This record gives sequence, C-alpha cells and structure tokens, in this order.
Amino acid sequence: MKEKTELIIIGGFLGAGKTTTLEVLAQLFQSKGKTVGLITNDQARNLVDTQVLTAKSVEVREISGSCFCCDFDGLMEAALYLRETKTCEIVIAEPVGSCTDLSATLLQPVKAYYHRYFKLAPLSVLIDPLRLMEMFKQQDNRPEGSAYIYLKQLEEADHLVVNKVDTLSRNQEAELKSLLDTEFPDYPVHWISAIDGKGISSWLEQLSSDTGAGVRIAEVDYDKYARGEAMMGWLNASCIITHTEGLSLMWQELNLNFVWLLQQVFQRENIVIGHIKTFLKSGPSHLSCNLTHTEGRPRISGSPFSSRSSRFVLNIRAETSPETLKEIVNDLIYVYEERKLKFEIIELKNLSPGRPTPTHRFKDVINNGSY
Ligand SMILES: Nc1nc2c(ncn2[C@@H]2O[C@H](COP(=O)(O)OP(=O)(O)O)[C@@H](O)[C@H]2O)c(=O)[nH]1
Ligand SMILES: [Mg+2]
Repeated sequence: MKEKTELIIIGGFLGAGKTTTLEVLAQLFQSKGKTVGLITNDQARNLVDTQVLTAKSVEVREISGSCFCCDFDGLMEAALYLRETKTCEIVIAEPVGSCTDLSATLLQPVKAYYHRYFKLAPLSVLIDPLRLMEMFKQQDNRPEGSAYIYLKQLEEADHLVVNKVDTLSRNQEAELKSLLDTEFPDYPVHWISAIDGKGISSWLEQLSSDTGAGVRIAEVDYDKYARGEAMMGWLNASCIITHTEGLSLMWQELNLNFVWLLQQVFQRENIVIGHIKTFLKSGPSHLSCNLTHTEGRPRISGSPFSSRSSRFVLNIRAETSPETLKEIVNDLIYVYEERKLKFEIIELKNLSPGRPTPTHRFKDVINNGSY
C-alpha cells in the first residue's frame, strides 16, 4: 500500500481564521513540492470559504448539508478521494466553526477505522484573541450558548493556536499568555498570524514532532451543545447582481457598503454576529469581505474590479432566528433595488443547526499507536 496521507484537522470558532490558515498552509506545503487537498464544511451549500479556496487553485472538496461529525462517512469519502484520485499527500479539513466534540467524533474514529490510510495530526484549535479575552472577562463558570461550545473546543484541543497576534499589543499578549497558563496549563500553545505568517513554521514543526492526536476527549453535554447551536441563525445565499441600466459597478465599494449596512442593522437590533462573509466574482476577478465581530471592521481581500454584473455569495452566522436573518437580507436587497440594482437570487437557505447526532462518538481515547 502507498504511504499514509497526512490528515490535519483545524478547528476553532467562527471567524478564528481557519480558512485563511488553510490557504497559508496549502501554499506552504505546495512550495515544498507536496500535493495538498482541502475539505470545507457547512450546514448548507454556497459556502464562501469554498469559493475563496477554490480561487487559489488548490483542490477543494466541500461537505455541505451536515457537519463532519454527523457525516463522518462523507468526510472520509472526500479525504479518500483526495488521497486516491488526486494523489494528495496532505489533506487539511476545516470543520464548521460552531462544532465541538471533534476528538470523540472525528479523531478517534479516524484512528480506529482509517489508520491504514491516514496519519492523523494533533487537533489544532485556532483562537481569535478578542473572543478569548471576552470569554475570560465574563468569568462564567457554567457558560451557556455559544460560550459553552467555545469552551469545549478549547478543552478538547491537542494544541491551542492563538491566531491574529498581529492585532495584539505586547501587554495584551502577556495578559493572554498568563490567562492561558492558568486555565490550560498542560496544553501546547502557539502564537501565530495567518496574515503575516508569523509563528506558522514553528507550530507546524511541533505538530509534526508530536505523535499524540486526539489525546483528550472533553465532557460534552449534548443538550447544552444543541441549545448553543440552536441560538445561531444561518443564511447562505447565492445571486447575480446587475445594474438595471447596464452601468459598470465598482464591486469593492458595493461589497463593503453591503456588509457595513448589514452591520448597522445587527448593531441596532443587538444581534451578536458570529461572522458575515461575502464573495463576489466576475470572470477571473474576485473579492471577499469578512466581518467577525458585531463591533469589528469589515475586512476586504482580493483585487478591486468593475463590471456590469457579478456573482454574489453571502454567508451570515448570527445569534438570531433564521427568519430574522432572511427579513434583514430582503430589506437590504430592497434598499439596493431602489438604487437600480437587480438581485437575481439563485439559491437562498436560512436555517438553525439541528441537534448534533454524530455518526460515531467514542467515550475513550484510542491508543493504537498507528497514527
Ligand atoms: N489581523 C488578522 N486577521 C486575520 C488573521 N487570520 C485571519 N484573519 C481575518 O479573520 C477573518 C476571518 O477569517 P477566516 O479565515 O475566514 O476565519 P474562519 O471563519 O475561522 O474560517 C478574515 O477577515 C481574515 O482576513 C490574522 O492572522 N490576522
Ligand atoms: Mg472558514
């Protein structure tokens, strides 16, 4: 049999920087001559992450309609496809940001059933420093809602990876270090910036020298977990935007303006944003915009372009009902239609994630030494 394929699972909450990190890792491995495949995941189709990564000429498979843990077979089918058909030597997978219990539902089953094909890397959980500081500030011993999911993600990690260090002052970094030392004393902690590449090589080196993958399983109360997920509304939409009088539009401005107007509504209505992501594409040109905190600043990437129409993909995750999300988006589309923009909706799906029912859920850590 050919050599094992390396399987790297990168967890972490919505907006922590998983997709950006996948992109950076893929480029890094490719520059070393490795063949890389990526797997994205969402509860519904039309995922901005998949669009962004596909635009970087990496092989990407998307599992949509269910999270990895509830469609373990789908995940492994994609991983095997990348290994066998696309001859990938490294496969990196990004689970849905509101999922937890990945050690019990993904890492242990991979070790138990797929150890002949995959060498599993330790579970890295990416951290957005701002969200972590908020969590420590609340000092809630029995967190509920998304805070519960966030805490469980950290607890089950093999490696904690604080991302976005470029946004931290020295004092903030020192403060977070001492909090992590106190709360997670036995965890390897890495400090990286996916944007400027800081800390990535040393994190990867330590990952490859660490032979323990899925070394702990967090105690997860599925009622609390389900309640946390059910508080989130999800909206994925794909449409074509055209100016009704055929004018050429500057999409970067429109994109920023659209996200900014959405943010105003969420702020006014006191709705917590998990993330808002957009992707615009016309011919080979594309742009994306991200907002990961209710009070944050929308961040554009890609190159500005102008054209008469563009494909537009929108993903929103926020703490409100899916119906409210749809109303907010429809109201905003109406505002733009008044400005002579036509939104031809190809698909729009709004939902609240259902109770997680994992394909497998191991109670104990598998230690077969073959990963
Ligand atoms: N400043 C900064 N921003 C980052 C970094 N990594 C990711 N981001 C931004 O964080 C936002 C969410 O990133 P994304 O990779 O989509 O997060 P995901 O939801 O975890 O996949 C985007 O606006 C990214 O540009 C980083 O190292 N530094
Ligand atoms: Mg992502």
